[in-house]
Amino acid sequence: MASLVPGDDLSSAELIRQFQFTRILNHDTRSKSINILGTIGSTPAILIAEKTAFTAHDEAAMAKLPTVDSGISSVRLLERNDIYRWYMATLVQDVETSPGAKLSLIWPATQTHIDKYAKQRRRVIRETPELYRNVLVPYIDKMRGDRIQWVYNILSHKSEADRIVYENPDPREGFILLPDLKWDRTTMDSIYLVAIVHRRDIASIRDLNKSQIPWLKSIYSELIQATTQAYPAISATQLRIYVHYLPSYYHFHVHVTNVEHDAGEGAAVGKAIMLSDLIARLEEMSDQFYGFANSTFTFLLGENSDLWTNGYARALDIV
Ligand code: G7M
Repeated sequence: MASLVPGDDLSSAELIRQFQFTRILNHDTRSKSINILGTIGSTPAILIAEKTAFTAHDEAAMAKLPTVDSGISSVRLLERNDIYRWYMATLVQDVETSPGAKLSLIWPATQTHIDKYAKQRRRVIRETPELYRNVLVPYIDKMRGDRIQWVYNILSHKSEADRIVYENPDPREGFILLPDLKWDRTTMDSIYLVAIVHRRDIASIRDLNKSQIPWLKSIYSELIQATTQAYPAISATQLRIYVHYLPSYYHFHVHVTNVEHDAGEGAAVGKAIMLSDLIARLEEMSDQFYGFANSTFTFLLGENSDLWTNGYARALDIV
């Protein structure tokens, strides 16, 4: 096989075929997903495979499910007891209409990606303004640039442009709303969108202050309007609109999901903060120059991360 280097013009499907297994990084029986480390060419790659949900909103498709020829291709009885029977089955799958799995590929994967997708223990960090300045600020400086190239590609319409759900093009106030890569773009119950702001001066919620309240409020209402217009099956009170702290990428963005979707750790305490709560917290600050750089936030952090080992663990003198 010819050696591959990132940037070679290979079709995306061909990249999946070239993936060579190294080891399992993590797996989760609840989300039925697995993170696999491997190589493509000789460069590290991560493949994330997740079994798809049933497209319950598509009744016609679901009506075919219990039929042996078009829904279930084979079936084997595991056990029966009185009126109860349980089976293993294989379902008819088709990559266009009923794919069995959603795959995400990260290539070339950096050590930061490998740490992020590997199984790890977590720590609870209570980040004071001082810890923020001493540990996170220097780290953010390293994490901008190349690592958020995907964000700049979206903002310049170089990537995913045909997927944009809504755009407010104003360079100062605007943002792009589009499907998050985690969403399969078909299961309405798991709608997962991400809104990425055009301005580049806000790395995280720490850069928000009272002067941005009107802007944040307009983002909030535009997000509700755009999402409910694009997906009429969902209403304003069925949207979970939140921000991550810590985020994985230091360019301000907002998550918009269907409340029915179990987004796991991404929507859990210690990571997700409702945008409306952030706005209220800013409103409650008395000093008009005040902002989140002066607040304390508590979040979870994986022990694998450089931010833990060389950052908070050192600063807090934890070995
Ligand atoms: O944890 P954080 O708030 O930084 O979340 C970033 C979000 O961006 C996650 O929900 C990712 O699934 C999503 N995301 C990451 N990448 C690399 C992409 C991408 O290339 N395209 C899209 N549409 N979403 C992404």
